[in-house]
Amino acid sequence: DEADGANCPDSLIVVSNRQPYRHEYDDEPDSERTEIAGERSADDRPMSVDEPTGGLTAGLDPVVQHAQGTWIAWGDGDADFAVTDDQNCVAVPPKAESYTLRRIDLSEEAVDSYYYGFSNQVLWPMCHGFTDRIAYQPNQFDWYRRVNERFASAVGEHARADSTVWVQDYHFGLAPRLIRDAVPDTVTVAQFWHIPWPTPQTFRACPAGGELLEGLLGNDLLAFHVTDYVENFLDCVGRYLPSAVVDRNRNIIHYDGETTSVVATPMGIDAESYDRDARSAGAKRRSSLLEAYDVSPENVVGLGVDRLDYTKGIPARLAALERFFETNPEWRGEFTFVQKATPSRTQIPAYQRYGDRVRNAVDRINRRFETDSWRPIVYTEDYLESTELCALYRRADVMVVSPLVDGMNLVAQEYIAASVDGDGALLLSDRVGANERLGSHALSIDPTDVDEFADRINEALSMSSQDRQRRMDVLRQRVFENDLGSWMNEQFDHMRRLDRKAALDSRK
Ligand code: GDG
Repeated sequence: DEADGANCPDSLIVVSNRQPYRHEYDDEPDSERTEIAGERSADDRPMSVDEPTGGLTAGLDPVVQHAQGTWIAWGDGDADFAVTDDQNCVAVPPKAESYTLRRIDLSEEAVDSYYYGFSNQVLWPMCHGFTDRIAYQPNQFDWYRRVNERFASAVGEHARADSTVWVQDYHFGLAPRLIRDAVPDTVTVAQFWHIPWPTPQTFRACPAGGELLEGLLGNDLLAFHVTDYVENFLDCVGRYLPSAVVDRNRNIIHYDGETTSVVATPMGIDAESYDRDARSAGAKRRSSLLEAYDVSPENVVGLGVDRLDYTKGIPARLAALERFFETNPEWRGEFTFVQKATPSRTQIPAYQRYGDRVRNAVDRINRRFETDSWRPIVYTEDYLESTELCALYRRADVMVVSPLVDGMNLVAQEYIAASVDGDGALLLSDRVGANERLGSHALSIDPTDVDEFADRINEALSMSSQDRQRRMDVLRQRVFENDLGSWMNEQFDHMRRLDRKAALDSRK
């Protein structure tokens, strides 16, 4: 396995909002995660441990195990602090303890302000260019700073002279500089920013923007998915931090005595595991999954898989489907579109309204075209196990990935890795990070151009099997060659190259 962290730093500290393991009392189980039963808390109430399923957390876990490192994250499970020591640490994984999970205990008010507030109602919309959706409250930024400080001081408690700290995502825009101040000079600090970085024009709308840039320049390494975001970041620093020196040739910034390297490293997925899960989904499994949604086995199937988020462009996609059925009546009764939507951040009113809007549009389009034996759109918010999701990917003839903006988009890659029969077609928005690597062999779309989008659906459905195979061969090659393991290796190579301890030692 490439993702075993063979080239990972000797002393690795990961910082992320989400934790890799969560302890829950059994009286309040969480159905969405795999559970290891049979644990007991100190007060002898039965507990379970939720394990990471998929994505970065699952990919990083074996690496931190290998490095016997430390992972610092928000302890959001109700039994989390019943199992930690007096430093809020617990050894994980539960049955094969190999690294330290340090949990940060956040009050409800802290979570409301730092997570639902500044992170998700300021930084998320701002970075995606939805400046009209920014809902800024100054006290929420104070909480954001306070939470970043708490994570940074926890890092300070765990860091050794040779540590490398790897910070994840936009929840920690201020932490890098605070970490820099809390650790020895020899510690390397790196961060991966999983969402886009906007243009200076958009960034102008960011409250506390200057402080944010200063915070991020506490990193030795700052990585984004694609070069556009790197360029935008350098532009923002050049424009809003006049005392910073930006070296555009080497993508390096000098600020306040520190040097930050800014790089583009597009994230990949654990392609092998999606391939494996898809292969294990036999024909029977695939058809019974669709049967459960009342889809006829003869139907041609389209698929969308997204979090219910306004960046994902689901209403525009539904509008394109409506136009498609309007202008291509021969496909009525023959083509069914399955939309799997995962509710998220539902405490935020904008997300509730977005969900309503999506559900209403689905109902309206279904009422318009449905017959006794066929529904054009099957909509579900069910959480699917990875094996079920892969069965669905494998069965889908056409996958539609049409966000209005998306840092990378892993779903497109997952579809490709799970297309083990090699004959699916991918419609891909030209506004997602994944477009850089996959756009040339997908059917590229402007997600807001309803007519063109509808034509593209028709084109995907009418494409010859050879054409689909030819495109999918190339797409699969790219996804397998640039998987999660190689992405992590790339990060670690950059970190090694920038290793502060080695640099300082060599100067002695
Ligand atoms: C952010 C950035 C960037 C969804 N429903 C189920 C399920 N999922 C999984 C998918 C996929 C993940 O959720 C969604 O990842 P995306 O990359 O598509 O989007 P975001 O959540 O917005 O992620 C994005 C990413 O970070 C990584 O840097 O690509 O641009 O916005 O893995 O499979 N998984 C299962 N059942 C479900 O029902 N098992």
